[in-house]
Amino acid sequence: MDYDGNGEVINGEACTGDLDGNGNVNLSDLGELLGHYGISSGATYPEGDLDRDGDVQLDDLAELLGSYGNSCWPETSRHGRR
Ligand SMILES: [Ca+2]
Ligand SMILES: [Ca+2]
Ligand SMILES: [Ca+2]
Repeated sequence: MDYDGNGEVINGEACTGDLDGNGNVNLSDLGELLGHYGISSGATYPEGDLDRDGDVQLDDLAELLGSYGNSCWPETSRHGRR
């Protein structure tokens, strides 16, 4: 998924919680989610709606915390393909 629309496509499963698409799940992503926490409809993934049900609430926060600290660039994509 190209979450932030910058053209970099990221493996969605490995990158759960990487809201800004920089390859790491860290404080910037947590801050983004908390900044939108409480939205009840129309939220997007980059805003913190990890489970894509349109809200930003505890289940989304729990998912982000579950992968907090992850680096989500797959080893294979770092070396490119032939
Ligand atoms: Ca990130
Ligand atoms: Ca949600
Ligand atoms: Ca929800």
